[in-house]
Amino acid sequence: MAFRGLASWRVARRSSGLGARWMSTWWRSVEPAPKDPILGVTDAFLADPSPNKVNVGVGAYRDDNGKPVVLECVRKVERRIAGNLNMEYLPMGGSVKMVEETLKLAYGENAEFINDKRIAAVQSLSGTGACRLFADFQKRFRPDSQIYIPVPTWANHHNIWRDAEVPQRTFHYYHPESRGLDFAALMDDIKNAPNGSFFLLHACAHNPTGVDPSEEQWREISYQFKAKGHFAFFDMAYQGFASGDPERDAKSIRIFLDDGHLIGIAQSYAKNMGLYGQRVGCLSLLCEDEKQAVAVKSQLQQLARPMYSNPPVHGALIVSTILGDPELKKIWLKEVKVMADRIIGMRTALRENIEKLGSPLSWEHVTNQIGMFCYSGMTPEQVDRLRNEFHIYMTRNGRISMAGVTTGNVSYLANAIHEVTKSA
Ligand code: KET
Repeated sequence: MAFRGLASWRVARRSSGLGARWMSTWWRSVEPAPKDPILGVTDAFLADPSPNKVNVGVGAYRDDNGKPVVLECVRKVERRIAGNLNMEYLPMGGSVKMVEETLKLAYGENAEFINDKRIAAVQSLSGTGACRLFADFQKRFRPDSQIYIPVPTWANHHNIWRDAEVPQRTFHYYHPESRGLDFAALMDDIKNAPNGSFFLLHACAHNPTGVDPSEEQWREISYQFKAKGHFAFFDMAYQGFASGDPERDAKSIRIFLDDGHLIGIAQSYAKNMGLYGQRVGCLSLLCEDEKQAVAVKSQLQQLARPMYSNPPVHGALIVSTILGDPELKKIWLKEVKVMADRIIGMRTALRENIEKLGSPLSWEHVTNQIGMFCYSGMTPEQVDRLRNEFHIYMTRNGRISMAGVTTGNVSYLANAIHEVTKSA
């Protein structure tokens, strides 16, 4: 018999002494991966036993008691669907209803593109999954292309396009001296990129800087994209967090649509519906016609199938139920506004508290910036001091997640920031 029993194989292996050595070499060359610059902060925070510790690292909303929030509209849906949800697979492209509602948020309630079936869209594993699926799609169908990424950007963008093996270029975005947009350099980079380049844009509430182009500047960007034939891929992880109104926060996208661009969008419900761990999002690509959209969607599904087969069902049902019910949607919109307003209030409080201490520096940018983050301008060394001396945790680029600031910790935070920056 060709097949040797397991027992005799074990004996042979033991007696030769070869197997054990051979087996143990499998992962010998594996070194520990570097800590993630954002999620690694959460790990360090959790490991700190100090009762005074403050986490302003990851961009996750907290209420004024520092507690994670489940929105009331989500609670209501969960009560409604409890026990009624079957656990069947979703289709490869995810929940059709969820995707339909999600497109309305980005493209507009009555967008002609939706009615004309020109959008290829699939449910994604939240915003990260949408970006990754697009990066893989880009690599497969435009294998010689590159992606232009703003400086700075969400750290994970670099990982995503790196793992998809799409070469990365950068374009100017933030101007450290003015703590605003480096619009002239940005426009130059758009002009100087080869025609038909791919650009990653943050649709609103830019992470980490909290600096967005004005409406007028978006129009100029769109115009220049048109002239150069560039492709705009919008990462929209914070729709609703910039202005408190998801409709207003879609302005950049609407400007591009009005100008006739064929764009791509990554959407996420992590932040604006508080569905972080549910991993609900959507990747969409606006196509020339329905036939093209059908083809593109089928290819997106084919990319998804060997990776995760089909996306999770629970969060998608929460989203489609909320957005499909006018009453629930109204509650959601109110709750988004409450979250955005609390953050705006904390910006004012943080700035006032630091200024009250007599800081020699300007902290105007704390209230000028928008969205979930304050790009404080603190150096990595100052951030290290905050962690080591005050148990305050943030990313080393000086980004403060304003969502973690509360009336209870704002003066402690302000004091500590003043301590580490006053002699700078
Ligand atoms: N895009 C941007 C710009 C972004 O800031 C995040 C998350 C995502 C996409 C992905 O979110 P998802 O949960 O996949 O829908 N940013 C926060 C959390 C993280 O790093 O994962 C953060 O910057 O803290």
